[in-house]
Amino acid sequence: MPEKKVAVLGLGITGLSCVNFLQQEGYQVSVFDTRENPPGADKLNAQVKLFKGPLSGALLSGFALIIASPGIALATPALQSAAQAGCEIIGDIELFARKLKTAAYRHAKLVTITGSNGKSTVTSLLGEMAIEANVKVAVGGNIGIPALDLLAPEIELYILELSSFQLETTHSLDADIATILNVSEDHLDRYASYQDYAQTKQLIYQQSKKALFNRDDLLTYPNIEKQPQISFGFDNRLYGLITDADNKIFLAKEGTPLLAVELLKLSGKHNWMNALAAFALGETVNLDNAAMLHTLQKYSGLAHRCEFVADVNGVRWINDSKATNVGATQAALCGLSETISGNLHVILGGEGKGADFSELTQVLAEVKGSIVCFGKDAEKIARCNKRAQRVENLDAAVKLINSGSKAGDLVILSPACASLDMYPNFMARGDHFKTLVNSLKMELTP
Ligand code: UMA
Ligand code: ADP
Repeated sequence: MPEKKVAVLGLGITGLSCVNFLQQEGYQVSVFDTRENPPGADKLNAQVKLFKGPLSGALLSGFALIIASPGIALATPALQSAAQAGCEIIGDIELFARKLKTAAYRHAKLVTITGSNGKSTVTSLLGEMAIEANVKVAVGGNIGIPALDLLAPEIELYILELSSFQLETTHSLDADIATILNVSEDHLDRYASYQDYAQTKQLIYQQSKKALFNRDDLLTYPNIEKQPQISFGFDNRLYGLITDADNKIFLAKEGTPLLAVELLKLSGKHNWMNALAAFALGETVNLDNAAMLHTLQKYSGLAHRCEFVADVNGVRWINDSKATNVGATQAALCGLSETISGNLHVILGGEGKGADFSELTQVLAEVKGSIVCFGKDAEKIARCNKRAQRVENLDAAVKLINSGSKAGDLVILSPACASLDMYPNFMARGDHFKTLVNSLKMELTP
């Protein structure tokens, strides 16, 4: 029998996971990457052919099956011509979905999570809940470990964070429950319109037995009739909030309290919604309630998401480098001023991905301290507030705010932008910020 041929596009962590998986499945793999030095090149074995440089439609059209990495837009001309030539173009999540239907894997449950913000928080929180409940769980997807690298016959529950890019090339998932946590503008450099981006998110419900949506966000409502649906939100219905006679707020289910929000380690009202979403997903796949509530009281969140860095002379510094879109920064800043005795200072900027920053105007109007912008789209953001100042880089931003802040103030890096104009990724940006803040602390040490 002739060997099955497949093209893998992109040699990031997704591409590499696909190469390994497809070789095990008996495919002859060719890899294409537009970069001269693709990151995973040294990890390929001799059986894999690597083509570097601009993608060629003619060359790709010779493959019946193409696996596209999420960083490569389907609108790329070479991919368009391959599609027109009849090639099947899918992504790593589709390969995962097909494998999960096979005998060794089909016993496992699957939860899929998308949204503009909160995906990683909900995904990792649910993963921790499953561990606490003694379930053999595997957590990955857009959050870091490529889905194919998670596959193991002993796994009882897969929890996948999925980006809109991944959903574009996925058709056969059969999740036990899927959620869209929220939808706000993002990735407008990849989509023709905001509507187009929002529609892509809906693909997650089409591949699930049940849908969990956000009652406060119309764009998350499933547009499939007859699909079992549950929801979370700020009101007191289904998974929601209730307030007792002493004005204490509780996470609740159908009006029955589950946990006082003051007992959550995660801070911010947006995290109340993340906690409810994780609980609702966990209940659907039968995780033990007590284990989930216990986890909610000890889970303190992931790095770079409203992460406390240091107290320098009474000024608290917060790293929210993962706020790579306007909605995340709005959520972080919302109500923050009310919780501090001094002023709030904010650092924003980077690669805006075509976003409309005017939505920041309202939340920035409530910032009484400095508003400092840096990076590629600094000028566009600065237009939202006439007190905004522009600086060259993060070093200068930290220096400027440090000289003008006093005890009781709070400083947050919440960029509303991707980092790629100045950093390899949001983690590098957040780590740089943490280094700068910690060096302020060192300067104080005699
Ligand atoms: N690239 C090229 N040429 C190529 C292939 C890729 O220039 O031929 C560039 C892409 O434009 C992109 C970068 O290389 O800027 C990485 O692309 P990739 O598809 O190879 O990415 P991976 O390393 O495989 O990582 C991907 C996700 N990255 C993207 O979707 C851009 C990771 O999400 C994810 O963790 C990983 O798969 C495992 O599933 C990151 C991300 O930024 C965290 N996601 C976006 C987001 O969350 O907003 C969607
Ligand atoms: P994602 O994986 O979708 O990017 P994360 O959990 O990593 O989500 O959080 C990304 C950013 O969004 C952080 O700045 C975080 O503070 C903010 N965020 C988290 N949850 C929400 C939410 N439910 N609504 C709005 N913003 C949120």
